[in-house]
Amino acid sequence: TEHATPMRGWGAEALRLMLVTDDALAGGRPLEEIVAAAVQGGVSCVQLREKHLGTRAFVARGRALKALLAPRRVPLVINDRVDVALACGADGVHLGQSDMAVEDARRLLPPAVFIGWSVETLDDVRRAAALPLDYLGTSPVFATTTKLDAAPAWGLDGLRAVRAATALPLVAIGGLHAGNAAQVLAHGADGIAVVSAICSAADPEAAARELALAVAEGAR
Ligand code: TZP
Ligand code: MG
Repeated sequence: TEHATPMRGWGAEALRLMLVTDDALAGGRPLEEIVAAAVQGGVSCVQLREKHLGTRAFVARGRALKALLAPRRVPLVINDRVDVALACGADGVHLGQSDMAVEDARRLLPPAVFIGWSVETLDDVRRAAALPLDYLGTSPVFATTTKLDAAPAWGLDGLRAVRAATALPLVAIGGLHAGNAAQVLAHGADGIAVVSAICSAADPEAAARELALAVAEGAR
């Protein structure tokens, strides 16, 4: 396996503030609008997460987001689906413990496409060392109502233990907002991923700007 990481050229800074989309929280607003506003506010990466969309619509939405993000030099990550990522020319794929095996995804994807993996236990983190991965997501760090089947929360001590067990870039997810972002970075995360803090916000641009500021403060 190649070791072209960190993030295959994007750099771990691209993980500073990841927007993970959730159409259900958009309240009827077009997702593209929320993503554009969030990018304007300073998100460094966008993960398209579609649990209910059919394949064709998923690809179409990925393609639309890619066209929006590429000129702004913001990487697009596709959740769960390697085929969708390939079809829409995404920059990365995010896989969970029950998705396609990381080795298989690596075999299918071009070398430029990075792979992230959700870790829910320290065993997952140890196994990650032998896999062709570009970053890890600690899922979830705090309790969240956005993902109903989330594993038990890592907590800040758990996050610190993950940091100690891997050299891979680490993005924290679950219950994160501007008020706890700095704390999470202080416990070893390279960045944060948020759903509701942006998708549920009345003003997604302002929300992203506040988060980007909190993350920048925490990274100093
Ligand atoms: N994976 C782990 S927690 C989570 C996902 C997709 C949802 C996080 O949502 P929120 O609203 O940022 O807590
Ligand atoms: Mg998944």
